[in-house]
Amino acid sequence: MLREIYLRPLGLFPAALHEAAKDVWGGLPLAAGWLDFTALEVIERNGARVDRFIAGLGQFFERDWGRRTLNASDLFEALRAARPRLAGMALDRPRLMGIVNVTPDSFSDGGAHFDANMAVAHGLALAADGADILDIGGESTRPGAEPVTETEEIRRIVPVIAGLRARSEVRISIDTRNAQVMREAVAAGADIINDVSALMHDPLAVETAAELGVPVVLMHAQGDPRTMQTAPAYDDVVLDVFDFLEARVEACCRAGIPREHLVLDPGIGFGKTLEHNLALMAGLSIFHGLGLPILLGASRKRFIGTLTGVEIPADRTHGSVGAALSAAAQGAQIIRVHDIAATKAALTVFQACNDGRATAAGG
Ligand code: 8Y7
Repeated sequence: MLREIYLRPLGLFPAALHEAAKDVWGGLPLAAGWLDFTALEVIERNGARVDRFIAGLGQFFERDWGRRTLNASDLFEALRAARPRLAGMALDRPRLMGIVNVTPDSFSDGGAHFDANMAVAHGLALAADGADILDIGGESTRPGAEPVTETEEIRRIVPVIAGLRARSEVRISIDTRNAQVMREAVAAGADIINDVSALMHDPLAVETAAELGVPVVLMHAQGDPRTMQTAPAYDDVVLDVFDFLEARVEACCRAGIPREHLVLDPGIGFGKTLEHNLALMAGLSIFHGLGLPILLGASRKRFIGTLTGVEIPADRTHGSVGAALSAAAQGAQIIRVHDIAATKAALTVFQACNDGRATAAGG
């Protein structure tokens, strides 16, 4: 059945204030993390009609939501629930995923890390800069990219994962849509699967992920990388992506992947126009209603180039940092970026200024 109600947490402020206040009447911790929410956007969808209300928490509780009460209370509990640790990592502060491309055609660094030794060196440098996770990818998923064979993908990523594993404790995710690549990557030491097709590309992906027993990032994409930017269309992009992710969570849980192993990602740039991307960035906090950690990847993407007039992806660092701060300010638990040092410094300062103390985002 299609969802009729959605809750988007609003009025987000530093949870540090929560601790200092004598009484807190109007705010509750969001995902037991670094923000409180003080208001909600209540969104009702009925066919093509979408109605939006903004309510303070008091108003939200006082109003009679009628037959939708149950639906809304599930969402409300999901907004509040603490997120379990992911691959041993607490998610009560923003975490950074650093990107290590092992593709000759990667758009954002011109394939500079194609050589395995260079990729390992790059990954170690990102870890030293403060990456909590390294995302290793051997298949370019940039718009228009042609798929590579599984064998080639494995040949690219296994030595990089093994090389990093031998030299560092950093968590490693494997960016792949192929079940056999997932298997080889986990055998080589990967901790997390990151699938831009939300385990839908390879018919064996769901059962393979369940069997491997590692956490999985489920990302929304409309269409295949080759064709996805042709004419993306949604009824309401934020609500449609929410429904998609909710359905994928149910399917994965039914197939035996524990709920605590799932991370959700709206998939910025994957079958989305500028307007779609900005609607998702602005509405990001709605996805906390699914009760799982949110991952956001905006780094160096086209929409940042469009907004800032920067054509070359590698020159989009400043704009990318802006997107990362916006995601952190909406409670996204994991932010996937190329430029770890710049993002880390910006986040540390942003968080310290918000909280009025230096500890929260520090180490
Ligand atoms: C994303 C991603 C890419 C993203 C997740 C690029 C592999 C394109 N983007 N994975 N991968 N989220 N989870 O620009 O947004 O890095 S590839």
